[in-house]
Amino acid sequence: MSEKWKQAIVYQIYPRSFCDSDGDGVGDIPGILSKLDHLAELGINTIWLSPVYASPNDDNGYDISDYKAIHPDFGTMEDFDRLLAEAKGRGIDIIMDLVINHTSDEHEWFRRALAGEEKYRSYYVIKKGKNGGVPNNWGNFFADCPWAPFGDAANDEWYLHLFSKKQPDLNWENPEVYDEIKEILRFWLDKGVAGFRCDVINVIHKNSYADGKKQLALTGIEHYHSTEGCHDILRRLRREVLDDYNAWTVGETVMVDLQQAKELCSPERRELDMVFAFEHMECDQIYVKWFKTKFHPIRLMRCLTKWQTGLDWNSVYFENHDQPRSVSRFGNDGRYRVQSAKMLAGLLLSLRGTVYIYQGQEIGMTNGDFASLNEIMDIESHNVDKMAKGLGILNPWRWRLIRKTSRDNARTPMQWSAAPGAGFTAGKPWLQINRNHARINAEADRADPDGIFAFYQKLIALKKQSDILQKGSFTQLHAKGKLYAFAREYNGRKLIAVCSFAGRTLPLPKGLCGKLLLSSYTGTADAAAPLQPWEFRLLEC
Ligand code: ISL
Repeated sequence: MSEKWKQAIVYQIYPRSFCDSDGDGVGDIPGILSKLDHLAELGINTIWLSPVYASPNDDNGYDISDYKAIHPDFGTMEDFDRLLAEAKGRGIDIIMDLVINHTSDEHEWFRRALAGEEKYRSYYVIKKGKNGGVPNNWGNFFADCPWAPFGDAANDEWYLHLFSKKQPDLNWENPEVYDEIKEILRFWLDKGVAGFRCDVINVIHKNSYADGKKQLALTGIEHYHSTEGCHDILRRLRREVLDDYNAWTVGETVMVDLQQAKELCSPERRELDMVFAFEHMECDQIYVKWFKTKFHPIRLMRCLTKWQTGLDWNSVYFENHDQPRSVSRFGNDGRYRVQSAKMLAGLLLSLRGTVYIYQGQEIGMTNGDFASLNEIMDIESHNVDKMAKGLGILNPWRWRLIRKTSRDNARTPMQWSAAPGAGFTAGKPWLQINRNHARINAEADRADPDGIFAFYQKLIALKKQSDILQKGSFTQLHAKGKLYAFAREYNGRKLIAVCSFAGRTLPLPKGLCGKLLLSSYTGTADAAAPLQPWEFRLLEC
């Protein structure tokens, strides 16, 4: 197994919320530098750095105004270079977030387009209105209309923005756009980054701008989802840029199904190395992600098994900056917070694929404790509120829906200590720190040899040295009610992972036997003993 991305244990940093070194309330690169030892001790070997580029921050950096500059809030390019070097010194690679479906409307290209430069107009998707309205009936990812007036409204010209108004979509039909992006990739690769996490990469290329088939959300998606043009761009970027650096990519591929995922990461087609699929993140929703339903572990198990057996290599993750916290969602963030966070860690690290851990997950951080929409900054949540209001949904219901699904749930500042400011900042944090930081914080958890961090450490160390966990096959053994078990096998050796989603003891089903290799409860001595609430057990056969 030579592909280095298969051995990557990735830790995602959302820089605004990680560690603030200068007291302005926003995390920064010197802050990250000060926490590199935390990451090295955890055992990860790769950082995925969410955007640190220049940006007006309409979507917290996913609206880039200069791809080759560091946002002053985060520090300087020298700080970034130091981060790269110091991380390398600890055996940690960095992959960057590549956001190329859109730029910021404050990017020089868009400004010059607005100023009337033909060259730059053709970098974006600008269309005439139709029948006194916008150019087509498409939907938008942030519950908005995807068209905004381009310049003077009297001209009846509109630009496409699948995300916020301040994120105009690039026109990937234009070869000059491709060349510009190629240069941007080279700029970061020349510095020594190991690869890229490619934002919404399967929607960048649009086939047509005709009306779409009407649906509840994202009408028009058939015109831009996984198009042949997108596949072609990915193949060219691989051949013409990434190969020169032996760089790897993970694509954030929204609404991808198994077949599409197989195509996107087929070793023969050479497009992406792996994808982030979302089906398991949708197992507690009704149709769109803003409508959550009760979580049934069986749905998660079915989804995991489907992708583990259907795709050779998965990106395994339970959290990122767009999703609620896993312990609040799939675990129990009350009485069994520690136990369920440890079980989810065991499950995550026993699956086949590259593991992604989101900041704070390693100490079992929970959803934000916001009291009202006023405390939420996420643009998506505010748009959803407007949309729901338009549908006549009353405020208490709107708030219930947003509170559960808001992306800010995962974006509250990292809880380093019980101090005021949580050891995250000496100033006023950009987003309210969860009040539970007095109890839930890295300092306290790390002091506990039985804590969540310590369990992640054990699992990561095991994953790194176990051929079975790294290369082994996956077979589901049990998925019923609240119990999930599967085998990993390699060269005739076998491990069995057993995961309880129950808040009570459960008998261990017959057939799940072996020598006890690891349990999330230190007290467990007998491999065949009933499972403790939310226990994770790894057996060796
Ligand atoms: O949950 C989702 C799909 O099930 C969506 O949140 C989806 O992941 C998202 O809309 C796409 O996210 C990415 O691109 C956005 C940015 O706001 C997100 O933070 C980023 O992860 C636009 O760049």
